[in-house]
Amino acid sequence: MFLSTTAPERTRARASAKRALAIAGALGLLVSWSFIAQAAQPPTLKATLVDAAKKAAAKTATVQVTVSGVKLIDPDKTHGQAKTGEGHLHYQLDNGPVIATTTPKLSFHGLSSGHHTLVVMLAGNNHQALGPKEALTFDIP
Ligand SMILES: [Cu+2]
Repeated sequence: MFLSTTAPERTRARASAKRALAIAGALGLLVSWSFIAQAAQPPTLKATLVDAAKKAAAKTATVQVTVSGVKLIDPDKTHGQAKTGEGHLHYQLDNGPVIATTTPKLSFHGLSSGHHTLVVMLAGNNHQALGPKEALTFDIP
């Protein structure tokens, strides 16, 4: 008698535990889905020269970059594994070496007179271009 009354209770308890797990699973799915949806926002990049005329007169150039849809992260900390929503910046002045960094602001000093092109782009942890890119041109007197 005692057992026959507690058995259904145990079954009920097990069923409600299962339901709780299902709800938790569904919530987890929602959370991870919203995370994916957020990470899937196409990344954007905007680069502008700071105080262009004044800097050019001093034979320097400073670029300020704003990005969205991507978290700037040191590629060395990711073992070069590409991951959606993560990346860093590549700066290249004229045909110079590519500077890979997370800094959104960079200055170039000792520039030669003449025309210069500064390319700024978003790169993934594996250093492959993510798409957003801007080429800024300026003249040094
Ligand atoms: Cu890179």
